[in-house]
Amino acid sequence: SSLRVVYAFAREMHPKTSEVFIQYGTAGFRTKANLLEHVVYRMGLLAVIRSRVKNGRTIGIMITASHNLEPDNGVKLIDPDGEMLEQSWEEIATRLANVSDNDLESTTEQIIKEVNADMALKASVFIGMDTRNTSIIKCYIIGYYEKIVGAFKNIRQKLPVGGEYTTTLYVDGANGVGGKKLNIIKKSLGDELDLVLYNLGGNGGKLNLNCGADYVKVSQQPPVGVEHKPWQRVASLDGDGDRIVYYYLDDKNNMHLLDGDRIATLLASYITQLLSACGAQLRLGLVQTAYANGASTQYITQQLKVPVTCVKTGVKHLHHAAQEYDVGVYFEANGHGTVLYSANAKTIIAKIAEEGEVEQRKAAALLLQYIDMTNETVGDALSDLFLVETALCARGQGVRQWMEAYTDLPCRQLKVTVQDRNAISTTDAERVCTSPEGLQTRIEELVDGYSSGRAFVRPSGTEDVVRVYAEADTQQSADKLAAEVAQAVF
Ligand code: 16G
Ligand code: ZN
Repeated sequence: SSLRVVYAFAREMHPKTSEVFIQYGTAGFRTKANLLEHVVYRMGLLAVIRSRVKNGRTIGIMITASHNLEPDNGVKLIDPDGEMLEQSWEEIATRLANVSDNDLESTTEQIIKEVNADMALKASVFIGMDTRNTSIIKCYIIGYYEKIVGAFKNIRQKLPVGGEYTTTLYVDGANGVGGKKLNIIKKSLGDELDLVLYNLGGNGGKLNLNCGADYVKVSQQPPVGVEHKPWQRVASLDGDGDRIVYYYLDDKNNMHLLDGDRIATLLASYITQLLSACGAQLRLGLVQTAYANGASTQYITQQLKVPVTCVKTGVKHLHHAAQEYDVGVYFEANGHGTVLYSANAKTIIAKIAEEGEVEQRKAAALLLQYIDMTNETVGDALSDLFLVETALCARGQGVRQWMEAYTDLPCRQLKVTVQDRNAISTTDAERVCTSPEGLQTRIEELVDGYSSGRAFVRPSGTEDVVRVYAEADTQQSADKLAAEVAQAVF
C-alpha cells in the first residue's frame, strides 16, 4: 500500500507526456531531455527492485548524455560491481519506461514477480549526474516519502490522539512543490492526519507571493489564500519545500507565529523526553543563529537545560555544529532545519530497543521510528511537519500549549541598501560587527536604551543588502530600535 504513494507520485509529478517509444540502448536511455522526466523516475523504481534482487547491494543511476549537446540527456543503471546493467534487464527497463501511467502499477507488480524481488529487503541506490541544467533534478529518491509516511502511521498507531491535539492541519503550500507533494501523500495518511491544503499553485497563485514561510515569518502576517479559523494550526511551507513555520489566528484575528526556534524547542524537548524514557545517556544539543529569538535561547538553556551553539547564518554552518552532539537539533528562525543523530546514538538506541526493560524498549522503538521519519541529509519541510505533528500528538498539545512554553520577544527585521555591503564585517556568529569602525559601539549605545534590547547587522549572502535585526520588550521598541540601527548603517 505504501507503493501507492510511489505510483501517485509518478502520475502527478512525473507523468508520461509523450507517446514516443524509447529504448534502453548501449548507454541506457538517451534522447531530448524533455522526454525523459517520467523515464528517470521509473528507473528509480527499477533500481530499487534491482537492488533487492541483488540482496540489497547498491545500484547506480547515472543521469548524463555524455558528449551529446546540452538539450539531450540520458539515464542508465549500473550494477553493483560497477558494470553495465545486466543485458536481460534492458528489455524490462524498456517495458517500464514505455507503459502508460495507468498501467505503471500493474506492470511494476508483474516485473517484481518475474524477477522474484523480495520487497521487504532494504534497497540501496546511488545517483550521479552531469552538469547539464536538466540533470540537476531535485532527486525524488524512491521510497523516501514511502518511508516517512510509513513511520508516521506506525507511530500514530502507538500514540492515541488526546488532550488538546486535533488531527486537522491547515497547510499553506506557497504555490510551490511542497504543497503538491503533500497533496499526493494526503490520501495515504487516512484518519491519522487530516490535511486541508491551500496555495497549491492553482488559480494563478504565484510562488511565494504574499504566502509561504518566509513571507509569514518576515512580515509577521498570515498568508493570502488561506481560510482562517480561530485557533486552527496552520503550517506554512516555502516554495521549494525546505522551510516550515506554524501559526494560528486567535479569536481577535491576531496572528501568533510558531517559527523555527519554536519548532526546535518542541523537537528538542520531545526527544529529550524519549531519551530519558529509554534510559540513554546521550548528549542532546541545539544549534541556532543570531536570528534566534532571545526568549527561545533562554528557555532552552534555563528550562530545558539543553546546551546551545550559536553559528553563522546558512544551513551548512548549523549542520556542521549539530554533528558535534550525539543528537543535534538545528533550526534557523526562518524554519530551515532538522535533527541529526550520530552513529553511536543510533547504535545505543537500537540496542535498548532489543535488550532494555519493557518501558525502555517501547520508548526506544518509538524513537527509532522518529529517527526514520527524519531527513538527516537536509532540512525538509515535509519531514519536519511529521516530526512536529508527532511531538504535539504525543504530548496532547494544541497550538496554545505549544505557545505557552515561552513568550517571544517582539522583533523586527529590516534591510538596508548601501553602496558596498561588504564594508560590513562581523564576528562571534555575526552578533558583533567589526567594521566599519564605530558601528558596533553605536549599535551598543542604541541597544542600551531599550529593555531586553538586542540588535545586530550582517551583509546578506543572497541579496545586495545589509540585514538588520532587533528585538526588545515591546513591538514598538523593537521597530524603533531596528529603524535606529538601520539609520546607523546607512
Ligand atoms: C540561504 C540559506 C538559508 C539562510 C539564507 C539567509 C542554505 C541552504 N540556505 O537561503 O539557510 O537563512 O540564505 O539569506 O544555506 P541572507 O544571507 O540573504 O540573509
Ligand atoms: Zn527554501
